[in-house]
Amino acid sequence: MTIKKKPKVFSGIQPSHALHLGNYLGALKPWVESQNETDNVFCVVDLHSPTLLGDIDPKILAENSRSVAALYFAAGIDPEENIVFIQSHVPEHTEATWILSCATPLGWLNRMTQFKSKSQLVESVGTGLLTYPVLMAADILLYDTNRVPVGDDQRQHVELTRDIAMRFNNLFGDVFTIPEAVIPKLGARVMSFDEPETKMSKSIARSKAGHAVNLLDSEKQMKKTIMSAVTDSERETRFEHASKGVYNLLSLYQTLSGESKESIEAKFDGQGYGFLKKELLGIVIESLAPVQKRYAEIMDDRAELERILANGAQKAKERASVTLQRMKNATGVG
Ligand code: ATP
Ligand code: LTN
Repeated sequence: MTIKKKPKVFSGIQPSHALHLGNYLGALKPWVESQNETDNVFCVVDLHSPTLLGDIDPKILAENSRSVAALYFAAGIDPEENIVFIQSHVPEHTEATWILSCATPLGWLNRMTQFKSKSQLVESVGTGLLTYPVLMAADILLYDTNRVPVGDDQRQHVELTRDIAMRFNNLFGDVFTIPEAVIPKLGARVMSFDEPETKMSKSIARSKAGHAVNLLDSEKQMKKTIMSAVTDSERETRFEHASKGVYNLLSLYQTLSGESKESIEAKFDGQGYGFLKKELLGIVIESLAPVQKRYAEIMDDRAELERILANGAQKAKERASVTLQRMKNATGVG
């Protein structure tokens, strides 16, 4: 009997700031839901965090990395069945990035839309902001990844990873598995509450109250954010005709409740937006309360968390070092 191997999954979240509802619905929740069907590596990508020069307080980055790892487990990632680690604990990632960057045309990086938008946020643009997608490609390719579950904003970076892998394979032989992005049907692009034309984003949420619901917000904070979400002066609660702000609220309700569009439209038909916001708030609180409870328990046992992360880093290194050696053999480095 042949045993079919599970597809290999890699994904990660930056520990830059507090995680928000978009990170939860676009990434964490889909990871949890499919974890049993796949062979998973989930990384806290701390080397990605300093890419906006001066954006991260060095005193809190290490603590944030532990907090994000704890949130992975609190959301339901099983520490026994999955590899979870902090990116900087496995130096193979940076070594592989160098080799890959030498095979990546500059024009490909200049085209990345996230680079274009993020470089507007800072006065001085660091080289790391430009080469960041190569580090992401290294993350993915080191683990012979088949699937990369991410939110919609990361689609272009996964496409670039595929292009880099194919170019490298053409130049140096069959070194890499070609991965593909897996984007959830619902929740892949959660918009912000205060500016529904803009994606909910960690770097904006940090300095703007009312932008995002963070996973560790108090009920009071969640209430404030959701009840003051931007809507319009109509009473339109049909998905097809709703304004951007109302569409976002309806979509969030749909993603969290699992109810069909039809039953949601029937429920909110003829009601004011206050009712929609209240119902959404209820379901957000109900969904996040158990995550917050488990998070507190996990953060209470720091020794155990450190043990799990050290074990994760060791397992990750075992896999990553094999691929890095393959890269070195193919390119004659070493
Ligand atoms: P920043 O805006 O500072 O870049 P971020 O909020 O986009 O941060 P990341 O760490 O870059 O957060 O993303 C982690 C994961 O969450 C990725 O898979 C990303 O696609 C997903 N994600 C981020 N924002 C959203 C969103 N608004 N809706 C759905 N998924 C999202
Ligand atoms: N670039 C991603 C985070 C990230 C990632 C990865 C996601 C870094 N490495 C590898 C998936 C796979 C972001 O900013 N959201």
